[in-house]
Amino acid sequence: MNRREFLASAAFGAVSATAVSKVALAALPEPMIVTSPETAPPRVPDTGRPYNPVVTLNGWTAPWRMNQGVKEFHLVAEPVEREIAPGMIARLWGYNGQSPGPTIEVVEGDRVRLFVTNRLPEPTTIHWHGQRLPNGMDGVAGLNQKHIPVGKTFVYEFVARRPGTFMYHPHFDEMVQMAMGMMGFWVTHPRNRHPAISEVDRDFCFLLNAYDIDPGSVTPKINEMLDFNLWTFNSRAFPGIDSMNVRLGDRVRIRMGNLTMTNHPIHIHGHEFEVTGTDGGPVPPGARWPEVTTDIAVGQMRQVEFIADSEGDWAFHCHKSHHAMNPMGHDVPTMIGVDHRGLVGRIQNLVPDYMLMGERGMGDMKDMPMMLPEETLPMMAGHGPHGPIGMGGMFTSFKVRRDQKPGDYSDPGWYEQPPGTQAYEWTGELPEPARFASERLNRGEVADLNRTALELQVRRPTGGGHNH
Ligand SMILES: [Cu+2]
Repeated sequence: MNRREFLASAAFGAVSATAVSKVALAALPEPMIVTSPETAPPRVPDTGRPYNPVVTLNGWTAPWRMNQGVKEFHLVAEPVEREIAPGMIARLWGYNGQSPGPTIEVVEGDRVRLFVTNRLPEPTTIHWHGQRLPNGMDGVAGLNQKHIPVGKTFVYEFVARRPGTFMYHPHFDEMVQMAMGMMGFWVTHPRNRHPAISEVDRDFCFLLNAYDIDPGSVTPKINEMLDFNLWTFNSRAFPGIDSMNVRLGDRVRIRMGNLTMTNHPIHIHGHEFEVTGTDGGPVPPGARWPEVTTDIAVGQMRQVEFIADSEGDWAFHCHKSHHAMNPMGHDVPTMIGVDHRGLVGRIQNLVPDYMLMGERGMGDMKDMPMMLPEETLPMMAGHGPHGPIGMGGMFTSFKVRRDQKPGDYSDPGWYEQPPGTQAYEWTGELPEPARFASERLNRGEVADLNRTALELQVRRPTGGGHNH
């Protein structure tokens, strides 16, 4: 029975059925609340046009209700508890139980209705970053709509007009609300085959975010503008970020959006990628070039693609070295080369907890048993098959395996390198380092370049004097 036949039959007496369905459809779709920070498997659509779903790193995709051809979602803005990494829970604001909120996945041309319930202690709105939509649906409080008061539900409705990679976040008191973790990902899949959008075997997405949470506390300092201490992928810091696990030969897409206050040069090891799309749309194939790092500016989105053709556990991280670290003091003086022998014991007589840092670099910090306040992550953490990894923050690994099954996103464990393919210690004779003769001259090791035994062509000045 199509809709017209249904309405016709309703007119002939099936009034009660119509009334019941109207009541059911008038009710809000039940919001799905998730409290786990685990990476959910891809959500294969059970209604609407089919598509190849994304996997949200340490996140999940929101279910929808199909209501007379409209996809209905229900987002609940609310305080949440987010495990940033094992050992640290933060009190953030987010959507439907987590920060970031669920990923919204729809298909180009879908009509989408989003119910947004405000359970925060202050008003909010949602801006649908990158979307083409009616002006009144763009979510900027005051400019496009009234703010959503505490306890109220607003409805946004528009057609997802262009395929691509988008995000959503508040546009009311956004300095506070984004510093508290309110954001989410949005993917609009193409309706048909698209000349600039490849079909991929694995499609990952996550947001780049940052928090300033004092050691021992659980709430971000919302007035911080630059000096953040937690650099996260989807509100998770290494070693809390799941690895991205793929099968050898897979075409992989990774979509990222930056909602921090600084840029992040995101870097992959062992492969080259191309930027195939931004929040402005797909990049035409002829305009792409190979990279191993792409800088993602504040408010930008980038999608990168490549063939995972090299087996192993490959690092994937922000190339700003301070962003691949967990909380540390940036005002600690540099101690490299300072001789502290005998000093620590004497200081510890006065200050029992005194700890020496950084005399030979800070690599030792990775296994230093420090007294950390509760809810604080060590600066560097994570253990690999070959020892401590010594990283934190925006760092994870990209695992390529020959025997990873299609559609299997589970962690295959550590890569076993073929014998003879790992860096190893040299135990043979070491030759004397050869130095340029001029360097030896400067060190006073030789008096005259012409008499050194080094094979070095020195052009003698033909004339007198050294005026050149
Ligand atoms: Cu960074």
